[in-house]
Amino acid sequence: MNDHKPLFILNGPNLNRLGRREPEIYGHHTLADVEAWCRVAAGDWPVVFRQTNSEEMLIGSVHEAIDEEAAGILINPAAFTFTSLALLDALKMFKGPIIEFHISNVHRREPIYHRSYVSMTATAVMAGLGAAGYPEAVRALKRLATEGRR
Ligand code: DHK
Repeated sequence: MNDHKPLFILNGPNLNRLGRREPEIYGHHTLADVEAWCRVAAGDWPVVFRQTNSEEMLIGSVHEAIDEEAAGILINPAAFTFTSLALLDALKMFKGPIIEFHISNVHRREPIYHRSYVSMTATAVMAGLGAAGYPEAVRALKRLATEGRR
């Protein structure tokens, strides 16, 4: 019997072009590949997997996770990581664990990618593992949720 609340896996702008976008940085796999890997890693935990180029839509998904009392949020906010106080304010309302995920090591890139608003409320941050890091992040999120971490 599966009684887990859902894991929300949320992806921000331009990640719909994964595989075609700067593959030297983000790799050749697509977001559909990432979703499949995440669903396997989630096992019997329900998954809500979304990508949006809209800050409003991304924040709306965070509100949905709050209202559904989701088990956890795995979020790659992409560029909104570094620009959106509105996204930070939404994530601060979530009571469960939050993993901030970046395909690339943002700290080894241009300075514009070095200051994350999301990190001010994330439970954990993963960066630089490549797209193949997503399922690792899902497994980590399940553990954090099981441990009742925030
Ligand atoms: C993805 C993006 O789209 C960029 O804006 C970030 C992040 C890096 C990533 O590595 O997944 O700077």
